[in-house]
Amino acid sequence: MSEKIKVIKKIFAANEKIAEENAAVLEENQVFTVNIMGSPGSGKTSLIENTTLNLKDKLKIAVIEGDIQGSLDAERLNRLNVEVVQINTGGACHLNSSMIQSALSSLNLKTIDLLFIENVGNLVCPAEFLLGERLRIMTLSLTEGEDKPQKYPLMFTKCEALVLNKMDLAPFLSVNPEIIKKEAQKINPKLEIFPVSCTRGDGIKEFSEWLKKKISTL
Ligand SMILES: Nc1nc2c(ncn2[C@@H]2O[C@H](COP(=O)(O)OP(=O)(O)OP(=O)(O)O)[C@@H](O)[C@H]2O)c(=O)[nH]1
Ligand SMILES: [Mg+2]
Repeated sequence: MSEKIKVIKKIFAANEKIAEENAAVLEENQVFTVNIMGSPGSGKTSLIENTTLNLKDKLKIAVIEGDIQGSLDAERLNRLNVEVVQINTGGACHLNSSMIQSALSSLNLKTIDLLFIENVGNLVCPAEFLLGERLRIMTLSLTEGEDKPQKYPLMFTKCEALVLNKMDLAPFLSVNPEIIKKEAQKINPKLEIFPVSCTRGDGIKEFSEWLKKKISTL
């Protein structure tokens, strides 16, 4: 048992070392990097699409797209004329810092202001693996239910902002967004919460403005 714990600690330590190297490279090149995490289908790609449309006149944006397999999301983002690098984890349920290190080598970092990393759809393991990012943001859609903060607290603890998506569906669901907000802030009192609807565009302006302010601190 103690051997197993030692191995897990080593994996995290090795990941953190490379994450620090990534962070140094990104800072040197003045690239603000945002790790977007959340369940499958919670709206990660939709949030990146909407925010990119809002900010791409002001900032040069690129995306590292993490998926178990395929390139469907990368194709969606390519349509917005942003540079996209696809990572296929081949089964792994999260991105790690060495995957990001190799993706960074194929981007022209000097020309990028804002780099989104779309993590693999999962509310658990991505929270445990630092990538070298400046900001961690999670998407949660209303359809996932009120109990998610209590059931998956680590993700809520590790993120700076929660984008509560699919607000347009509120009238059709027996889910109270106020309960999600309250429970999430109980776990992480500093968590910024943005209720949005990616399909309608509601709340995207507020989120983009907040992100732009964060980037200006780089
Ligand atoms: N009604 C509604 N549907 C939405 C909204 N945002 C996204 N969707 C839909 O939800 C589905 C999943 O959205 P994506 O943006 O692909 O979600 P994702 O988190 O990137 O999914 P994975 O990459 O597969 O983990 C799509 O069919 C979207 O059209 C929203 O605000 N309201
Ligand atoms: Mg996606």
